[in-house]
Amino acid sequence: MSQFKFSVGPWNVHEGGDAFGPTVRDSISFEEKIKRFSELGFSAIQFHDDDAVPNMNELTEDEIKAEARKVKALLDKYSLKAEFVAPRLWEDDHTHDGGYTSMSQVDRDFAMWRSYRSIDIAKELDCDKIVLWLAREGTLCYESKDPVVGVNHLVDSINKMLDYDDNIKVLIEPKPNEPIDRSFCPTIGHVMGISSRTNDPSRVGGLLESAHAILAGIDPANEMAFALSFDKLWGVHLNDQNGMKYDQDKSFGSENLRQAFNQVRVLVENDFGKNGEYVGLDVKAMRTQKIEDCYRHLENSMRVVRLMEEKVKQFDYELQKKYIEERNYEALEMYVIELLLGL
Ligand code: XUL
Ligand code: MN
Repeated sequence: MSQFKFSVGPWNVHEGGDAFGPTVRDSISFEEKIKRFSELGFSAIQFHDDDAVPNMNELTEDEIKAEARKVKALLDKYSLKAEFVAPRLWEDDHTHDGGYTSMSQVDRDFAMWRSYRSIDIAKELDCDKIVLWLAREGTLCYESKDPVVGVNHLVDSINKMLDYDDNIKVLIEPKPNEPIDRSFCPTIGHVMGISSRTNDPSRVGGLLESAHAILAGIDPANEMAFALSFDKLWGVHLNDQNGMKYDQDKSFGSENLRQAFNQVRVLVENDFGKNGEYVGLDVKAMRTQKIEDCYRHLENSMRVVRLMEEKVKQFDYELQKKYIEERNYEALEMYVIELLLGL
């Protein structure tokens, strides 16, 4: 049994297309996916705004809310909650050069329209979290944006979201690159900095994705710890990543078991979830995976979290203390390796 509640986004089960090849698996309907998610033991669904309300640009504000209410009924049918809504600006024709940090007022206005609608959708889905993955908020060409102005625009945009609704919380999901070359908000430290600049820092926190930290060359468990120390780790996207290359969204623990162990350990030790937070997954099945078994990466990731929770329970804190006092970190390291190998 896990002490955590798990969440997943519908994009975690996808058709397998990548930057160099077309899709390889048939689409699965939203309802079929969430039915299966519920059977697999997930408690909540993560949404992009247009996962909940497709073609929302063509709809009025009232129509968007009405569509969102239909999604809420589906969630209720399978006893699922909504964890967050994230405006999907990076696929839109209006925001080729980013939204909040675009140098074009028209683009920034569109980004705000989608953000307000995301808040409307979140309210209909009975959730209070907006996630900003700042996909194109940075530069492809360094000289194309003023980075100081860009960050100021980002702070202004978040302030407008906070003003729009008194209960909504904004979680920034940092990522150093891809699709952008240089992000204006690459790490959780930047997220904490931006939070402190807003009109209500108590409502601006972070969502840490393992792979994004690894892409920045830093340790995901330490990134989680940093946000935890500010009481601002309000979400995680557990997954794995083989080094600093394209974003892989591999199954949690599939590359680095020790790093997976320490991520689960920092979450357990700090009682993550005590305020209702979910352990979120953001994993993609390999393109080679056949449709018959295209949920396996989710099952595997949850299993690794649970197995690591067991390892945390077995972790000998007295022995850790002794080795720290002796400054015998070679012994401590070997102890962890043997623990993970089951020796
Ligand atoms: C992209 C990524 C996104 C966000 C949600 O790297 O992680 O899927 O988690 O928009
Ligand atoms: Mn993510």
